[in-house]
Amino acid sequence: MTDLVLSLDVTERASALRIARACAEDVDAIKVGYPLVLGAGLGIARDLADLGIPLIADFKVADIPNTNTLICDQVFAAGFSAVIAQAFPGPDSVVACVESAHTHGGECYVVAEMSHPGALTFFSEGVPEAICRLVVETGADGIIAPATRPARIRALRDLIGERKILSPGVGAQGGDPAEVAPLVDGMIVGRAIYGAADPAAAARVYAPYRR
Ligand code: BMP
Repeated sequence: MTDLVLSLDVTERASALRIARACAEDVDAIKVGYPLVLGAGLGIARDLADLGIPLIADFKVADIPNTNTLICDQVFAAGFSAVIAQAFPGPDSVVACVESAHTHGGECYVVAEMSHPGALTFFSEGVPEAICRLVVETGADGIIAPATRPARIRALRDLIGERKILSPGVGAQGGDPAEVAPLVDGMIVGRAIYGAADPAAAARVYAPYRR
């Protein structure tokens, strides 16, 4: 039904590689963000990419277009196959990320609505909808939408057509995989897998929901 994306938010290279190797057969992609890159260095991306698992760069890129291009070009040169961007800097900034991604044969996802409780302060109704329209206009490949609010995923799905939805919030944040998996293209799970005593076994809990 959906891809399983491991959010590898550990901060040490050795743990990251141990968990990624253990889970390689049981996940479809790995999401890497600031915790791991700041802890282990950008070279971790090449090490993980060499395992043959697609890598998503969760840097929530949010700058002027020129800086976004510089950031995204480095992301794809490092071995990532997708990047996550913020929409609030505006369409030209998102276009810069999309163009870099597509130039490198990669994908660009845009945060439409976040999964934590405080997200509703600024991602109030209407804003995520406007972001979805921007995603369609800019040719981005999909959105990030909250597994903690399945009704919102359904509402945003109607606005993005065939584009993909990656959804964080299953597991530690309380999102229910049985409810979310049929609605999304990728379920993002972090602590419930990498924090488990046996990460591979924890990843296999999600096997019934994978396509
Ligand atoms: P966890 O399953 O441990 O809650 O991890 C979720 C991951 O997804 C974290 O890397 C977090 O930064 C990210 N994320 C999120 O939880 N909600 C969002 O709205 C957007 C995210 O990128």
